[in-house]
Amino acid sequence: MPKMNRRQFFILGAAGAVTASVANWAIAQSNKTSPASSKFYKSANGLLEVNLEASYRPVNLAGKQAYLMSYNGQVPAPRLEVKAGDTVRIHFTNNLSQPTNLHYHGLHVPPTGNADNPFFSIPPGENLTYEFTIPKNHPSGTFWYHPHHHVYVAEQLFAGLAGLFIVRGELDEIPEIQAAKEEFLVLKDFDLDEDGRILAPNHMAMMLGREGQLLTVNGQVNPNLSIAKGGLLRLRMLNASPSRFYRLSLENHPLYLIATDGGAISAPVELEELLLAPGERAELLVRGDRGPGQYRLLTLPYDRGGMGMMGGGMGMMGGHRMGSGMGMMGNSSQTSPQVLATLTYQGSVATLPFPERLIPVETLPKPETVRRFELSMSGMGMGMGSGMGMSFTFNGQTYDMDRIDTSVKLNTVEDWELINVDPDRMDHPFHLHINRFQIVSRNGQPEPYRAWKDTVLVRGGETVRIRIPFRDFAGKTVYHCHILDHEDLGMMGIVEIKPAA
Ligand SMILES: [Cu+2]
Repeated sequence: MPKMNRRQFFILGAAGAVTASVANWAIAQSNKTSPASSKFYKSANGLLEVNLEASYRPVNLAGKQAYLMSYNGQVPAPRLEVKAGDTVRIHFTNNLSQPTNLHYHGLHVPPTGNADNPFFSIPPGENLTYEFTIPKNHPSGTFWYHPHHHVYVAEQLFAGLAGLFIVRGELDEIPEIQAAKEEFLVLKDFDLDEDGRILAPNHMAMMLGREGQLLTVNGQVNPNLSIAKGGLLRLRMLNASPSRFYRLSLENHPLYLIATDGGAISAPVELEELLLAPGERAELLVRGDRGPGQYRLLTLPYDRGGMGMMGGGMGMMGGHRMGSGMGMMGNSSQTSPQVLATLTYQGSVATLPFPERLIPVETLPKPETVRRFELSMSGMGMGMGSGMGMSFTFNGQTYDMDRIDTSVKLNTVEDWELINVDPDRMDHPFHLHINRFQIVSRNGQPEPYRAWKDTVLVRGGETVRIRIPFRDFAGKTVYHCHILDHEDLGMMGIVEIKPAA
């Protein structure tokens, strides 16, 4: 059990200076600010030691005051940066009025003890020191941290609790990558009232997964990114929204994918657009080879399903707030491209070389075990007008903290077949803690290239096969839908990784 001491230490982080009174949230194209405004903490001499305090307080969001949940008063939370082999020690204080905990999304660290343990419940006013070591052979990549306390996850993430967790390493050392300008983009939507307070979602919004109409990048609306003519820009993107999908496209520029959730791929892949589901990350290179000017980074309309719920579900709306602009349409409200950020050409450099090769992605051995997981909304309550009995399931079951759903052997490779049988054809992004995996096929079609993932989109009606090596760490952890309202409504299971006898 964790040792929790009250008031062991003081938290240094202070709320940003917030003076503006909030008038209107339907704002404002502020192109003056740099997106790299958030603080970050870097390990030194093999140790990253930080204090993190979760609290509900006024913070500066997009130049205005908002009442959000934050770590150290920052939205997004401070970026943490380590190297493989480092020790991480986080003195965490919960100053929220509800229980919480921390999850290190994508890190390959123990699920037990004070590491990436999703079963902790840290009550209001309590402290917990997290401590773990990043394995020496841990891949470099773009990971993140956020709360993972069952039934509070969507609310707490939506309210602002999320930050990047970067592991530096071999990808950063490739000379062409090193020469690129690096930007971190945390994509997060908010749903706020005129006073900057978070609006509670109605029942339908929770069923679909809550979304907000205020789209921010690093807590800013439409920040400016710059690139030199001839230069390279490395965008490290995180979808930190609980439910919103981002279908990303940069005007007049192809995007070159260089890394996915779990680290680098073997060579850049040219894309016209990139779909980023909740929880997913991607690293992209942009070449500064166009004419001077401004180019918008857009998110294009995307239908993630679920509209069938509207039929029998109208009765659910009675007595519930319809949301500010999102309303009951939820995910499908966006019918035109929206601007996330603006890329501006500034200056010029001799044309930088483009990397041809990145980091080889290992070929996994054939699986010893193949399992099936059916992803669905449970039909209970549907068509009866109430909808209140609705839940989200794996293989027909909602989450039970006292039940082990899946038992696997340490140091084996398994294939999991994820079959989306949702009657409303809602998309469900599947996330597994502590072990990354590779996508083998979608609907029987092999993936075009190998990549490490920890979150994979399973569209309505789709079957996705993933291959997972369970390595290094025994213990219990979880897999779940990363539409976090679905997770809170039961779409989570426990996997126990057992050491060989
Ligand atoms: Cu889901």
